Amino acid sequence: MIENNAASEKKPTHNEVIKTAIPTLAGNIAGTLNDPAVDRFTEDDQQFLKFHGIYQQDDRDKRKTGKLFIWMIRGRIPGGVLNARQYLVYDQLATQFGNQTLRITSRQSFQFHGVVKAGLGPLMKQLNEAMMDTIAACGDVNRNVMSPPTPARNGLDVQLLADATRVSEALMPITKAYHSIWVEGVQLDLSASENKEFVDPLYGKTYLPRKFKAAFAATPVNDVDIFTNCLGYIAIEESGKLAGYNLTVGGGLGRSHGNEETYPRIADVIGFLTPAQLVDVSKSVLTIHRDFGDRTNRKHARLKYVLEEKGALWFRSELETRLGYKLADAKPFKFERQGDHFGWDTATDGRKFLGLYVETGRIKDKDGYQLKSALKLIAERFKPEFRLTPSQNIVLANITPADQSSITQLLADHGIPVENQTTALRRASMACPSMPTCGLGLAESERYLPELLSRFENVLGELGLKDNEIIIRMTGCPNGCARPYMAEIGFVGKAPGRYQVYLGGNEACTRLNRLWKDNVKDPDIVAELRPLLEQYAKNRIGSERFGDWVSRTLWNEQVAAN
Ligand code: SRM
Ligand code: SF4
Repeated sequence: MIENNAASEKKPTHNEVIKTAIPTLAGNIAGTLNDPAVDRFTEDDQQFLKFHGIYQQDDRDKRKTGKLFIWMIRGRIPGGVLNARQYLVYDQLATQFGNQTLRITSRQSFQFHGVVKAGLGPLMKQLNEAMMDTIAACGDVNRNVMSPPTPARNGLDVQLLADATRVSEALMPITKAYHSIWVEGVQLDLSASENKEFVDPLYGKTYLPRKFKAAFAATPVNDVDIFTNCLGYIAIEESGKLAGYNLTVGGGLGRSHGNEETYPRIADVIGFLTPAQLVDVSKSVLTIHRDFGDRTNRKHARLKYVLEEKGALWFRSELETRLGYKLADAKPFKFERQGDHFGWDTATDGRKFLGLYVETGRIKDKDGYQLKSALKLIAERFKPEFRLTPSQNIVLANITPADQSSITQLLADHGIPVENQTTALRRASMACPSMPTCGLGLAESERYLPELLSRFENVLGELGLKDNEIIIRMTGCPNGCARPYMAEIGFVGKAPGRYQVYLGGNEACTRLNRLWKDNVKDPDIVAELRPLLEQYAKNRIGSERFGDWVSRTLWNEQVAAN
């Protein structure tokens, strides 16, 4: 029996089988899309849909009366940057076809939620006609490439965005079916030999064993959580100019409850490269994942496991063999903090930018707080650049100084302050969507975190810690979409109303936290943590952060400076 299991574990996963059979990724998507009598896509087509940036979901609040299928669509927005025209397209499509909200993701993209089947085709067509797309936003390919969203004093953000866009383009799969399904509405002829034999020049016939993620960061702000990416580039400046990048490889956070073989991992720093080497290096790292990732077990298929099992030295040597040249050694760097800039500031070119807090990344209108309407009016009247942040907030950039006060007034008229936008705790928090859209959610997240933070704020106020920032992140399951394993306090859904509690991340999000309690019930969470917070308030050294205090006293770790 054991032998049989071992043998079956060696078989390629079902995803590998279907990719091999239909390498254009067309499935029968167009057929189902054009058939109003069918309310869902087949299991296999759901896998192909991911490569097109689309997830089939059902409204979990309505399951008692049967499954109501809805679709989530994720944009490809390198560095999270959109011009005002593009923003207005997203706004209009969310209003017309989605659930009236736009969800900023933890990788600087937008998601539409709650799209019904009849709206799926028109939404995709209109997005593409507006010269935007969703290619490779999901699936076994390179995902949205991240880049620092806040305008930097020396214009470094512009260079990094250009390089992130270059890498994003270089790692795009051809996905031959995308255009024919979503723009032409036509099913590819799967029996035609050019479709049967299609081979993507970079990815090959079966793409990657699993998703692949890339990001660019600039010290001292680790706003993209660089060490959680499969591929990372840390900008190195010399004499005030971009000299190149330190390469990081093999980060990732996803794990499964009860499966010790899955774990979060921080990336290794591999070496240094010049901007001219970026595309070569990116393609080579990706093809190492393509060739060495585990295609027999999707839980073990991320690049991080290749790094963990074969080691960083092996990786560097394999990479240099593929490149045909040696990388220089990594240069010194130091991250000091994570997170976003809030409020008005001035960029190097004299133009203004405004960092806006968006609760759990959800752009919507609610009583007394009309964020969606305000952003639409700002886009129409002032045409700023929209930059989505990896902490699910937004930066409005490239604003002429003359427009600053009008924008402040417009926001105030919609109930949105530009100063003191929210509390220190909320500014540093993140939650994944989970219920009611995510099929993998085990507990509430986005809908629950704001209320939990209010309870924390009460306790922190009583302990004299009111303005203390503690990075708190929550996810509805262990997959780690809001990167809870890097937080000072991470909540990970275990079952309805129950969470694992992880403690001990640092301000720069360069250190993994550790499991503190495995199964804490929702009403008890703050009470369970209160004794720790009391000790922290009493015994911390100077301005020591909660995560560092936990790490030093609870985990007996030597807290290194970032
Ligand atoms: Fe994620 C799956 C949402 C960032 C690790 N993620 C999902 C799905 C698509 C659920 C599914 O497979 O059915 C979620 C859709 C929920 C919904 O209703 O919208 C989902 N992930 C998100 C977003 C929207 C969370 C957010 O709060 O913003 C983020 C979209 C980013 C984007 O624009 O591309 C998002 N996901 C992440 C991150 C963070 C990151 O990339 O920086 C992680 C951890 C880092 C990593 O990849 O290791 C992450 N998501 C996962 C995993 C675990 C993968 C693994 O290695 O095991 C899954 C499950 C899977 O792929 O099977 C997953
Ligand atoms: Fe869904 Fe889990 Fe990701 Fe939250 S962490 S969005 S529950 S997959």
